Amino acid sequence: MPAADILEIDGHRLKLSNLTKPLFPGDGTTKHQVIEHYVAVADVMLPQLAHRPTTRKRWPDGTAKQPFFEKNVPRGTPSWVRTVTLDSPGSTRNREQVTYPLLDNLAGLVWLANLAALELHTPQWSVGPRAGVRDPDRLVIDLDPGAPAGLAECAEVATLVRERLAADGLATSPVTSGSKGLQLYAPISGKQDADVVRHYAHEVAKQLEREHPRLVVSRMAKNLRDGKVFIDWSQNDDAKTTITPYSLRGREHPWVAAPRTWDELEDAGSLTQLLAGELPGRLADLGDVAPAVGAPGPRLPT
Ligand SMILES: [Mn+2]
Repeated sequence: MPAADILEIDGHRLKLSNLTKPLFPGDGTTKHQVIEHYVAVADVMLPQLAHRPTTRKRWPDGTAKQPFFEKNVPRGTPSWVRTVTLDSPGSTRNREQVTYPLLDNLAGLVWLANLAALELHTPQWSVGPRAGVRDPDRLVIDLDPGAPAGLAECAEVATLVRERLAADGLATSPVTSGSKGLQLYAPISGKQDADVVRHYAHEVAKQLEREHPRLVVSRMAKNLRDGKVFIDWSQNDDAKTTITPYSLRGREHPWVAAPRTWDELEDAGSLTQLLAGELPGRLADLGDVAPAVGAPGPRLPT
C-alpha cells in the first residue's frame, strides 16, 4: 500500500486518514496495519459479508478507549457503498428504520477500516435484491467459556455439538472468536424462520447440558458458567448479530475471528486465538477454511 493517503481501489477514490495512529495498545498495531489486514482477507471475507446488513463497532481512539456501535451508515458514506433500509429488528412497534451498508467489494472494506470499524458483525440472514429479508441460511452456536474453563474446553464442547448436529445431517465449521471462545456454523435450508432455528439450537444446548452437566450450560446467567462452557443458542434470533469470520476484535492485541479446521480443534490443549499477522500465512498454506456460504444445508427437524 502506498504511503499516500489517497487510495484508488476498483475505480473508487478513498481518502485515508491518520494511518500511523496506533489502534491496538498491546503491540502498537496502526490503522495502516488494520487496513492491511482487511486487504489480506478481503477475498475470503467478502463472501461472509455478502448480502448481509453489516453493523460495526468502531474504536476511533484505539481499543483502550470506548468504542461505539454503529448500525446506520454514517454521514459521508460514499455513494458507491450499497445500502439497504430495513425496519429495525425488535422495534416493530415504532417501525424505526435503519440503513445498513452491504459490503460487496474491497473498497468498502477499506472504507470501514479507515473509520476504525475494527469489528464487523452480521446476522444469520441475508437480504434479496429488492431488500426482501430472507430466512436464515446458517445456524450459529457461540461457545463462551466461564473461567477456569477456556478455549480447550470450548474445543471439547465443539466436538460434542458437531456430533449432535451431524446426527441431523448438518455440517459444522469452527471459528475461534478472537475473544475467549469460538463459534460454530452450519449451513441450513434457508426455508425455516429464525424462531425455528433458535428453538432447534436451544434444544441442542439443553440436551448437551443434560448429557454433560459438568462441562456444558445452556442458560445465560454468568454465575452458572464457572468452569463450564455456555452454549449460546440465542444468536440465531433475527435481531442478533455475530462477529463476522475474519473480522478483527477490538481488544488489546489484534486478535481475529479466525476460521479453523477440525484437526486444529482436536489438538485442544495447544489451541490458541489467532492474531491478524498469522492470517496471510494461513491463507497461503490452508486456503479458505471458513464456513461454507451460498450452498444450502438441510432442513432442521421440528
Ligand atoms: Mn461469545
